[in-house]
Amino acid sequence: MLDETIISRAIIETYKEKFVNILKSDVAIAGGGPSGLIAGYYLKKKKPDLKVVLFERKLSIGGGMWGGGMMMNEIVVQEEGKKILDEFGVKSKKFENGYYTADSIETVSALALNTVKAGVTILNAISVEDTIIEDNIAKGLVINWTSALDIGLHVDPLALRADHIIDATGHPCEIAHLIEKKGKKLFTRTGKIIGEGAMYADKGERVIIENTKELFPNVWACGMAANAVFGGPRMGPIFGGMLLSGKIVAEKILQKN
Ligand code: 48F
Repeated sequence: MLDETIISRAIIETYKEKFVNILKSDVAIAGGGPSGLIAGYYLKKKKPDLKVVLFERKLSIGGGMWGGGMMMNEIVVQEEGKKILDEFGVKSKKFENGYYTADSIETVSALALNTVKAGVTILNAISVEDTIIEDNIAKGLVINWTSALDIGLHVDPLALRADHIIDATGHPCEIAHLIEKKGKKLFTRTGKIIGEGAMYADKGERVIIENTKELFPNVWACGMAANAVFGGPRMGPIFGGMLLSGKIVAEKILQKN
């Protein structure tokens, strides 16, 4: 005879353990799109003892990758991106001129599975709504249930500490905005978010590499957030830059650690 109360307690107690465990993390990632997932994966792969947590606002992780280009569920990468897809066991097809395509459903699924298996704790349906900043250094994140925020409930959030924070929130670069709103200066040429440029795929893919960097003490930009904060163009459904940016931010954090 199934006991509903045991089912409920199994969920509550296991979730509680997961949640309490990440209250002091080495790295906290905001956003579970391709760049955030890849960042978490490489952090754990290169240093398995790190405690890495990723918060995703929506129920599903994967961000803007599911829909490929205009909901045609294929993505495009070049050689460097293809190497990362190979590492994740994603099939890619040679198109022409050094372009490859991959099924976006297979790609998101593989990124998600490998990131979880690498040991990243992913907590979905939770939004990052603020940061902890002490003496001009970021020390953690302030989080709340997305559903509470969506219906405008006046509910105080919870907070966790982390040595490094990654803004992987995509085009809106929400963590950078939260910090800027507090009157803090960012590491850009103006001290403020520069904003992303019009589509220019070639340049977008090139500059995202250098834009993947620290934007405020202990806060790192990766993926589309990196180009949005530091003023790079958007690039549309070519995803190699997103994958590489996630890998690079992991390497840079590990170098600084
Ligand atoms: O937008 P998203 O996929 O960001 P990305 O990893 O990749 C960008 C590409 O998808 C595409 C592109 C390719 O050339 O330009 O746009 O940089 O994923 C960002 C994720 O962050 C979540 C959001 O729901 C999405 O899944 N997110 C955004 N703000 C928050 C958040 C927040 N405040 N708290 C938690 N999650």
